[in-house]
Amino acid sequence: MLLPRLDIDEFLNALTPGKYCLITHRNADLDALASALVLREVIVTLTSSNEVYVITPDGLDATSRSFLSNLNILPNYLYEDVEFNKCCNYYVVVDVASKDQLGRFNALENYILVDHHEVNTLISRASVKLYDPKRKSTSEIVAYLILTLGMILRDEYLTLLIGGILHDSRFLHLADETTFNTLAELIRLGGDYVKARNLLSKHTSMDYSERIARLKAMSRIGIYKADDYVVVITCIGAYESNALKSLLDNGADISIALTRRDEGFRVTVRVGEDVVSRLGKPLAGLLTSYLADELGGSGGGHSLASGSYIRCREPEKILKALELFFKSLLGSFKTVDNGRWLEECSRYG
Ligand SMILES: [Mn+2]
Repeated sequence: MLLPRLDIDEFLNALTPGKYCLITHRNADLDALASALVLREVIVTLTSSNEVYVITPDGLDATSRSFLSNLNILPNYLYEDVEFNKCCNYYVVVDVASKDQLGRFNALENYILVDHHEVNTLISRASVKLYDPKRKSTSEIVAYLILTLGMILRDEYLTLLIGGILHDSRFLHLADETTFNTLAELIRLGGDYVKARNLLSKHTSMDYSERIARLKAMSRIGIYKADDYVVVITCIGAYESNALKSLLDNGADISIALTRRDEGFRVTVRVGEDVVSRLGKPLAGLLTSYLADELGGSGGGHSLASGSYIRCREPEKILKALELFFKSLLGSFKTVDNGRWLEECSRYG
């Protein structure tokens, strides 16, 4: 069983009539969007509330925007956090690992949490949770819920969940038996796998700004060695996750991007799969939550991918904290080539 029956019962008991706000992580990816939209259907059905809103801090990412526009779903209850001005009785936090990802809702208390991130700092304050860190996507958790309840959904919502699962499992690269079973059920009920796959892969060609961001990321990297792992650090303004992925493809074991934001840095981390299996630890999530604890801010995430917001304007301090983290975890941290990232990140505008 994927979720304890007790947690599902608690979740169902918590669903009393009222206004609901479902909040995803910043820049909602397809897993977050699919989970929230389907969960909204569940809540509308079970509570008969007609005011159930989905709020995406900083809006949708490019993939989820294009995916949604190709489905026959017209969400007139979908808001960016800045344009939402109503109040809700109940808050549901969907696919979020830390409070900084909640935008202006970062001080929420007493929320329902539906999530799968291995390192999640929102659990302790959740009143009710549907949480399974073994799941590759929150969409799998939401799918399990509707399958358990025997709920009938329109095919578009099933296709959306398939998209969420494909997205977060990296096109099934991370899938396990439960993922495949869940997908098979969604397809059997009417979800369109081929459509979900095509809509997702449609969005793979790189636009000009992404190409420049990736190349800049490469031109600025600092190269370090922790034990025999290659750690690279760069400083960029956008497309962190894609740039970090290309750094892993080019030989890094652990890649880290700093992005200036407000009074600090957004820190994004990607770790190679073999590194995580050798260490047996959720490295990316540990790293961002360590930085947040040491320097102020908040962070969490998965073993392979994580993000955080660090309230510190000096990249040297972040480098120092990274050095301490790797020394305590792996025994050593040496500079191979500092590159230009420190210089780039010091130019605080
Ligand atoms: Mn997710």
